[in-house]
Amino acid sequence: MIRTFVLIFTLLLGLALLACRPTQLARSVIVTGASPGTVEISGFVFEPAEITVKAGDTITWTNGDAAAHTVAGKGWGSGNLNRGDKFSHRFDAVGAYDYTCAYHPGMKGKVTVK
Ligand SMILES: [Cu+2]
Repeated sequence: MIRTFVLIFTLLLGLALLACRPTQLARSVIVTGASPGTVEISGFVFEPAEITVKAGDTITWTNGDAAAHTVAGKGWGSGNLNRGDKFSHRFDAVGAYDYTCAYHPGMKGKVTVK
């Protein structure tokens, strides 16, 4: 009985994933994956707001909001990011990198490179 339920659930989940467009799939991967080099922009918040990586690591931001955002650091950053857009930046030098969104200065994030 439970096996049947699990089998049906798995099949439905598979069908749901197949029905998703690539942008939606990419978003769900970011949300569920606790990968250290990813930051989700959701609800006008960078999540996580503070992230620590090693020198040479690349961080990828994904905008999950309907509103457009940017990742704006001093001397580095993205252009306009619409929903589903991604921006990647490699941090080679140890240090602390504060950033914000050019459209919404209340959105703050910080990258620490060790
Ligand atoms: Cu913004």
